[in-house]
Amino acid sequence: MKTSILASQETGNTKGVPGADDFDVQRIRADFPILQRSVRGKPLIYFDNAATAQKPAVVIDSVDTYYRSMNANINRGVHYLGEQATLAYDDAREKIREFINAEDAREIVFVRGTTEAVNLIANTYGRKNIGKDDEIVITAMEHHSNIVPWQLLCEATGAKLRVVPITDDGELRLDEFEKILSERTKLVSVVYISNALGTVNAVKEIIDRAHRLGIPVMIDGAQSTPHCAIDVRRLDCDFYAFSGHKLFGPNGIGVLYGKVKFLDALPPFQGGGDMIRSVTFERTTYKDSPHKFEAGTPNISGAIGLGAAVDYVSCIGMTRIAEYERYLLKYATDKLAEVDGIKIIGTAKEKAGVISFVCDDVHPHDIGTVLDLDGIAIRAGHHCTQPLMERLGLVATARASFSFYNTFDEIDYFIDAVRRMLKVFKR
Ligand code: C6P
Repeated sequence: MKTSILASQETGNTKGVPGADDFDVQRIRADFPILQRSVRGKPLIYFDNAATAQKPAVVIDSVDTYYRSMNANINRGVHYLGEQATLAYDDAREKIREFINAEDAREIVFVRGTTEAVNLIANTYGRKNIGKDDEIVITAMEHHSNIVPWQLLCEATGAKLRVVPITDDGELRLDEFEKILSERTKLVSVVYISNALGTVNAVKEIIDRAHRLGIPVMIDGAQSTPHCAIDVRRLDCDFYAFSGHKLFGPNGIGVLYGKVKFLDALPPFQGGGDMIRSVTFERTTYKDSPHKFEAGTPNISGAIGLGAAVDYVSCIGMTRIAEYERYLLKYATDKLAEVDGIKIIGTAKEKAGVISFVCDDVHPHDIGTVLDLDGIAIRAGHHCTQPLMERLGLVATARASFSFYNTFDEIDYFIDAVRRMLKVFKR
């Protein structure tokens, strides 16, 4: 017989959503120490997962264990601790390779996060291959991290940024994408899941269309990696970036995936220790990828923690996580849509994890502040997508973003809190 704490709770908190009770959310919540705490005298309801996700104890413990029992620099010492730390770091790389189904661990470069990964490609691939009047194609729903590095590149090289427009619902205009591509296009860089709208872009189709013209594609996977199974070989993307902290791992660690054929041909990003084969004052030669791109002492504990995070979510299963989150999102969307005075921003057919909303008479920051008094953490602002906000005629939205440890009860509580908030502002 299937046991489900969710289904068996007196509150009946699967809310009759078929299939949702397959997911043992209470057992999962017990893995996250912070979810047990209260804030402002209320149980914490953490709906700011797109900004950063909470960490399960296994991740916290793995970092703790590294510092308590094997702290040493990697790829340098001949001593025991150095060997242990190097093995653990390499092991983390292998776990991540498997997690995103990359072919080779040489394709996994540890970076600080998505932002650094995009900057790395702009400064290496971009500087090498993109020149005056060449074009880089992005979309109107990009995070600043996938806009500004390309603008800097354009300023330095005379290249041009082309932007694929979106519909009012927040869907990409694929017809326009097709028209924008030309022999001048040297790279397409597209967000998989929008952090501000939750739109899931048809990245496989985008990649295939660009590849037909021989154009490489980079995917910003900051929001997709925590919410769906990623298979870089199936996607056939050329570069893929994500941040560890959004994937239940530590801060300051992230991953750039790149096909070996591209990474091998790129110059280094930064110079320093551990990325060289030999150095003289006349000439330096470099190691192969990924070491060529990991100058200096890396974030060893971060990589180990991210490896533990990947193990953790893999045990649950990314497909199951995606399915449960789909139920949560639908439930929350339907409930919020019933609240008078609230407008949901971003109504694409394919969405994940995020509901952005506005209320005519209440600034999103006030919504966030009032909900915080109820122990509910959401984000309010432009979500580092100012051009998108401008396109939608907004300056900001309130954003609730979900993860697999959130519950239907929390959503009910959130909806009640939104209604109370509207009363406070006398709507
Ligand atoms: N979005 C949010 O609240 P970093 O900061 O490098 O880990 O991730 C940057 C980034 C890049 N792309 C997308 C789609 C993102 O969502 C983010 C981070 C957070 O939405 C912080 S602004």
